[in-house]
Amino acid sequence: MNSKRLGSLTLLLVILAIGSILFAACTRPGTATTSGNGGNTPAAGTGGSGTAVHMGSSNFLVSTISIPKGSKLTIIDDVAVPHILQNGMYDANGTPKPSKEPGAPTVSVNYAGSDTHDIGPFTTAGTFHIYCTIHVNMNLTITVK
Ligand SMILES: [Cu+2]
Repeated sequence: MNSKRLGSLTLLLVILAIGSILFAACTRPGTATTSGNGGNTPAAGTGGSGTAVHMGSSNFLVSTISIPKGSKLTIIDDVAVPHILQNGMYDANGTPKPSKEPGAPTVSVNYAGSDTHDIGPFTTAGTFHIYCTIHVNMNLTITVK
């Protein structure tokens, strides 16, 4: 009698557990897409020339951006801090690795602080890296499709 009741209680708990796992699994892909490229809101008021990435005092506010082939990328310095952007990236140890991927436009832009520049156009599909020579680990990955 008692063990039967315990058994049905256990069954109920198992059903509830599976239910919440399924629920979590269903909601996860949705949140992943919104926090992915959905977070890269195009800049308002920059002339509508395409996609924009903002910079803080020592970082890009997003680490990856996807842009259409043939377009430029607008990079906006939100703060009064200089940045120097070039082709390349910091590796996992924070060591700068200057390099220009085949098909990448040459990027060499000095930001004085609180200014905006376009880089590109990116005429070749692929994955390209730019980094700030001043701030360690300030990397941006640009995917061109
Ligand atoms: Cu910088």
